[in-house]
Amino acid sequence: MTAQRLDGWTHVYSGKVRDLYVPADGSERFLLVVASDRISAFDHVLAPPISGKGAVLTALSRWWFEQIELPNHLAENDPDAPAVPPEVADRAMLTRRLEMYPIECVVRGALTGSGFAEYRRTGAVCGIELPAGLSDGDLLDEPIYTPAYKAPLGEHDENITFARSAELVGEEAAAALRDASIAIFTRARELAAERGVILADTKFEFGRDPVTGELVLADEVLTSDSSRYWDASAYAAGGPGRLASFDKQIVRDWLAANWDRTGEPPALPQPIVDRTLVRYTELYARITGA
Ligand code: Q0T
Repeated sequence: MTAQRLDGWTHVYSGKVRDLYVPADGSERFLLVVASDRISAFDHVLAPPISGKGAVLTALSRWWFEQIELPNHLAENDPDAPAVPPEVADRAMLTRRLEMYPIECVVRGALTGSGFAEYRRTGAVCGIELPAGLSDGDLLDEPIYTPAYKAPLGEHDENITFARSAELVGEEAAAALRDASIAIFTRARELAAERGVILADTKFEFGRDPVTGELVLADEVLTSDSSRYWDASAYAAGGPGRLASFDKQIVRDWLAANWDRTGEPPALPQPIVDRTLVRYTELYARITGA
């Protein structure tokens, strides 16, 4: 996979689904974060791309940034900001370049995924003891902050305790990351619930502005690539579909039925691709009311 060439920008990094660029003039103040149309499931990037996914998720991130009071990394109104290449305008965020904290700030309002696995093994998640007898997908009375250490590319992030996060970034920053994460999650969960969607968990990333020193919300926010969204009526109905990912489940179900999970996954058929984009669009419409 080679990232798209963008005039005036130098490609510096690609994750599973996003590509990062810095200004070719050497300016260190800005960074272009481009959401691709790539989709990943079961730890693989799949073929073909979901054309339109990057734009929908970028629009969802932008909408959430507007709802959230905390300063964010968008720099498009900065008079010094370079122009965004028109060919990626609908899926790019022009951001100020921050000193990123190496912590994935995960907040869980439900117990599932790696959190549930850890709970079943130890009775706790990231050092937070939980009541006995919880089942996969149970909603928690109070959201919990379960940070992870950002592993280098290719390695899995490692769940850590709050105390460990304080060793990594300092007590004051660790507390600020936790408090901001819980506050944003609490507001977002309320908002999603009003629209019939359960925000089960999410991951935030923050940086420090090297000029002002302020804490800044970065990355993508509250997209379905960084969050688990469940349909509230399916959850209430119970049964095996209650924890289905609002948008990616079509892909996961097709792969589960058509791939033995060894070697490279098969290419997705066009009807699966089309239905998946419809689901992404539906989530955007549900959340934003647009
Ligand atoms: C970022 C500065 O996490 C990354 O690489 C890990 C090996 C890449 N990454 C950097 C950033 C952002 C954002 N968003 C920002 N505003 N300033 N760095 C995001 N991901």
